[in-house]
Amino acid sequence: MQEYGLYLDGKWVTPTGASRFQTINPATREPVGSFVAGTAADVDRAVSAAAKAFPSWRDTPAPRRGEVLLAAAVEMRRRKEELGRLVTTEMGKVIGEGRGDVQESIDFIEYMAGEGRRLFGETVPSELPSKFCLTVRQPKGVVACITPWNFPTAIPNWKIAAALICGNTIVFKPASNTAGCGAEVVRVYEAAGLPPGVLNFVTGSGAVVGNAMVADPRVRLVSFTGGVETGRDVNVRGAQGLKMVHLELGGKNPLIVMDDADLKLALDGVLFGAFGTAGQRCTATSRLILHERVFDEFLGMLEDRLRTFSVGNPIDPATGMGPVASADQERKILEYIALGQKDSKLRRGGHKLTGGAYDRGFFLEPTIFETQHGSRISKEEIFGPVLSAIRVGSYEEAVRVANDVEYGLSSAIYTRDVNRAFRAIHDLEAGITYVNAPTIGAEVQLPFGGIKNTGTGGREAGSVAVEEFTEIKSVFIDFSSRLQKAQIDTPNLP
Ligand code: UN1
Repeated sequence: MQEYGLYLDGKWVTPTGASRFQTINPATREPVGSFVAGTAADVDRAVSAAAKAFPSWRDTPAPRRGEVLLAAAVEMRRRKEELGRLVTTEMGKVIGEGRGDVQESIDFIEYMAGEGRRLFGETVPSELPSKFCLTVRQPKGVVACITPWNFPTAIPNWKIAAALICGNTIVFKPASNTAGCGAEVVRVYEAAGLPPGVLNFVTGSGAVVGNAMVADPRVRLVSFTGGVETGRDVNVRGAQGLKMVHLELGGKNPLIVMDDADLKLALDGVLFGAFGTAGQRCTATSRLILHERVFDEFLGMLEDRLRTFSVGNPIDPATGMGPVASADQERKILEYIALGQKDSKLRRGGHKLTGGAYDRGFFLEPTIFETQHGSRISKEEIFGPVLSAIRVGSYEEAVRVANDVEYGLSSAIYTRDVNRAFRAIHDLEAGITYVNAPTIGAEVQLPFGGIKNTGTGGREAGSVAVEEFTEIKSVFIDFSSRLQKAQIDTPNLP
């Protein structure tokens, strides 16, 4: 088992007397890595190192910062297989998706490296003669990145690569159950030649490490992806320090299948959207909104396909779905399944898998409920392989149901009617809409984020990723050699 320290000011260190925690493989419960349970004092050292490194990283030309990012992308690509296996081993997603997690990291780091030669501002006309107006982007300073376990390399990289290209320095805290993936992301940047102090890494609990990061007055921005309750708490704590808080939280993503849809295509989409990553994506398809004319036929097709869908060790390329990520996850999902059994019809699954190798891990059956819109399973984020199927009588009803939840991250519609597809793009309340594709699988060159309780309105990824990590400065250059007064020296036009 690999032992990791904290990464502070360019060095891996283990503070004296530190207590440690372990990560485990959720398929086997075997230990994966051992980590320092960080303290507030460790966070203080990390923030101090980041604050000290800031001026010189800020003053490194952005294209040079981009070169470090490109080197990180090359390193990540070189280690893709090894890191993909680590993602699968520590988090439990199937190996194809483990590699995909790393690929998403590579894609985004490369994309952000190019941003080093853009970071566009604006030039804007002045109301006065001989005066030039423009905007420039400047880094915010020390930023805190707090990341979840479900994309244990990709989401850290969405934050780290964007923060770095903009010239910020970072304190990074990964989810505790995927701390090894977080540590290896840091080693990638270390190998790429990132100067000491620019990226610091502190493992430990949200209550101790996370809260100390949010409380530190030198941290200007907190970028957090995770659950809605923790997000609310981070936002409230950040508000005390008048900090900028970027949140990417939950989803209860609808996939609508209309009566004119290509049902075979929709079937593949639902299987991937609902049971890919064992349903543990914020973008997972958790509500299947089916037109009544295809309801029975489509659910029948889905049940048939699930009969041959394999749940097992995610490192085996033949496995369709791995375990859920932790004992906590398993408990929470089983609670929702019990809740669903009270008011909804269980169509398939609903149990923990037991016997043989299953006994060692957190394996659940892919589960489908037939439910009514309004039941708790139809409205609350479960974050597991549990799909709620809801019958609707029209497009209008489908949209009403789709929109009537607290979240608004991803959404999808399957239809062959082009007019209806465009109407859905307009009507669905979500940050992302797919037409004839499932709710998961966003590409990094487009903005990612949601509306309503999914977050505070910002977006990650895409060219707008730099918005989160920069301040805009407005610049006025007066070359008239006299005092010109805006709003006062305005000629009175007839
Ligand atoms: C998440 O679940 O938090 O769009 C991120 C997707 C992935 C990212 C998901 N590219 O499903």
